[in-house]
Amino acid sequence: MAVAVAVAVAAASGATKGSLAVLLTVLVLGVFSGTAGAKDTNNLYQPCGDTTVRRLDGFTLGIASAPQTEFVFNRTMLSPCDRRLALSSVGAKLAVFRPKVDEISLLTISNNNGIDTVSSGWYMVAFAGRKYAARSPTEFIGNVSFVITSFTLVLEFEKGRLQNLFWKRDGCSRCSSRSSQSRVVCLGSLGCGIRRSRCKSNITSSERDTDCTISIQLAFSGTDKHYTALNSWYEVSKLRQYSLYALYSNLKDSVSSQLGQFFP
Ligand SMILES: *[C@@H]1O[C@H](CO)[C@@H](O)[C@H](O)[C@H]1NC(C)=O
Ligand SMILES: *[C@@H]1O[C@H](CO)[C@@H](O)[C@H](O)[C@H]1NC(C)=O
Ligand SMILES: CC(=O)N[C@H]1CO[C@H](CO)[C@@H](O)[C@@H]1O
Repeated sequence: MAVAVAVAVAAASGATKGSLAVLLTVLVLGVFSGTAGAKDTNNLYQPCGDTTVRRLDGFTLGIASAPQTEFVFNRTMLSPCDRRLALSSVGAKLAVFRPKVDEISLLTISNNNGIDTVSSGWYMVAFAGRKYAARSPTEFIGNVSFVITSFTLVLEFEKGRLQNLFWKRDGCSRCSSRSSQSRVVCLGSLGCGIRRSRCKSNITSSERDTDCTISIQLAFSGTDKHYTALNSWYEVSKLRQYSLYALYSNLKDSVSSQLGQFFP
């Protein structure tokens, strides 16, 4: 298997008062060779708009995180692009990524400060589109006690338009639940949780030995606008038995830039 680092884009923070704090770090690992140089024909660079894409175009998606109830308005779950959700006023965090369609990519969110202060837990929702708004279900990230750090998100396209986003869980195959003192604990169907007390932070302490960066592995399914099949989800499900995260772990890199205001 040819492994090439395709892109490392990233990081914007500290958006203006009243807007969502924009946090973003992207690491994209092209697991297939021969994808470099493909032209990006998608001119939409923000998540709250509509577009259709072809294979290997860039595609902009957002991931918002907040307490679960903040994604609901009048008992209806809305897209984070919908201004009826007062996400910015509750300190929600937004990350924006631009992976290539049908390339297996790993997104990382390194700053998860703040999510440890809410006992009921923080959740994330992946989304894109406005008139054709698609959003994932809410997914638990963590609470005062635990943080979950690895996720798989599948983007399903039909004729190049995003139809559906869903989280794929693979339970506790990566962690052992044998010792309750262990830094990684099986949280049942939620997967492996890392004890917050063991997360590395800006404190030098030998007790805090674990990198609690959140990693989201992306995969694509369905068809692009030329009816070409998107296969990376199939590839990810085959590769899962190997630790892709181990491959990524030495590739941390980030660049800072300021992103515009996505929420009018
Ligand atoms: C809330 O939903 C109910 C029933 O769907 C509807 O009648 C009502 O107008 C909605 N309220 C607002 C503020 O949108
Ligand atoms: C945090 O979440 C885990 C998993 O859902 C749960 O077992 C635990 O009780 C929660 N802790 C608190 C303090 O709510
Ligand atoms: C020990 C350590 O990592 N200190 C860092 C804490 O964060 C500030 C601001 O990001 C850095 O400047 C320090 O080096």
